[in-house]
Amino acid sequence: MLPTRKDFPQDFLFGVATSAYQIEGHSFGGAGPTHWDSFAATPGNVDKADNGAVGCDHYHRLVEDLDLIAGGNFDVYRFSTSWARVLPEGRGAVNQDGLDFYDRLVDGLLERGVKPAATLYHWELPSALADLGGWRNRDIANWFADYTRVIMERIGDRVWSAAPINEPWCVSWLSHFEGHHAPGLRDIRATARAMHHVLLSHGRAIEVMRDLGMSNLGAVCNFEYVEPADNSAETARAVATYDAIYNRFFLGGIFKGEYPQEVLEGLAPHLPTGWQDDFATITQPVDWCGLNYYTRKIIGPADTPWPSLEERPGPLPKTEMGWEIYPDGLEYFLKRTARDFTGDLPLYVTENGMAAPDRLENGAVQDDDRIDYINRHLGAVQRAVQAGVPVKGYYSWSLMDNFEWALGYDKRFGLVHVDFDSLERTPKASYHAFRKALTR
Ligand code: IFM
Repeated sequence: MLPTRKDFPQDFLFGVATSAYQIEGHSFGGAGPTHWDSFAATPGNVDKADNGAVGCDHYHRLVEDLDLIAGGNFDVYRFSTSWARVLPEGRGAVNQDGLDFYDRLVDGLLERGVKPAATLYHWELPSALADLGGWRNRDIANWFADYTRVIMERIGDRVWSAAPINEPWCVSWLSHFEGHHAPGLRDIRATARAMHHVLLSHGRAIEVMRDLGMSNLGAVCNFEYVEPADNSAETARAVATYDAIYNRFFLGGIFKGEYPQEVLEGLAPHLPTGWQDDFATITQPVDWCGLNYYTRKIIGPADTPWPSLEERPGPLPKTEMGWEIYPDGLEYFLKRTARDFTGDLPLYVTENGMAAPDRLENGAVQDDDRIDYINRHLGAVQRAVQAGVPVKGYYSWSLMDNFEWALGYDKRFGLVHVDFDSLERTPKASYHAFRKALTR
């Protein structure tokens, strides 16, 4: 059982989320190559060397998938547009087929009474731009602005909301410092530049969308609760550094026009010259803030160069990703974001969900663990709402099982099961639980 609509404020919205490369099938419809294709083609980067070439074949099964969204009684669908599907070389020639696809997607949602919530970048950078340095190159802010104009000139009149970049931490830190995602770098200078250019690109995209007359524009960041491994001063320092990199850097840039001191300690020498002058663009006013939240980390100090910290194993029950289940962290971030960064601005939980060892048996998937996870996180949202935080919606990640990046297709986050041989969709118990809870 999940709480129902009447357990939330009347204007509270429920949605499901996906992203382009994870579901569409990037080999279809004239999309250009991306850095995720080459990253996945490099041995050792992705489990089983899987990639997004076929995904869930959403490109061809759009109608069926839109019916699933509407059939689940969801109010809003958060999807991303693929830069390389719209502009196969990242700049220049437009792929009309790509624009037509997103046009059909938006119209199909509206016909079904579902609000379209667009994200412009969910990680598949066109290879031609990766060749030019990708997020390390300051010019990316203008390339991104141009792409924003091309796609939003086509669908911007009908999307309900739009956000430039999904999870700036993943785009920059995870991909340029930890090397776990494309382009797979482990380089502090590349990281500093990517972190700053992601925010500059965010600001440029907001400017372009305002110029097009669009409204309801937001920013989507991801958060991890940080628990100290012990009570020592070294641990407190490590925790503050982790929290600053992960949870405060991007909000700080967008909402305050400043970066946390703990991050500047390590990254200042590597940031591009004149980075402070970019805050006028980065702080373009937005209309809402989205929080993606899944887990917490236990952090302690490490005898390594900055940031001099390491993750320790935690005692709580874990999802298939090995992530501890910690709903209190969501309540904490909703409250803290409003208190320290966004004030009265509407907040949305733009992603939350779990990978589970789902099994399709007799045509059904009984994913009670996922229902429990969602239930507990919706409880955290309710507590934040009761405390006066302006939380306006919750999106479940994800509509359906999909390409979980470096972990391939085995980590299933969906409310709908996908058989990756036949591509058949089967709504899980969690989907049916939402359908009942959201009946109008
Ligand atoms: O699948 C990802 C998604 O692309 C971004 N947020 C986290 C999800 C689960 O790892």
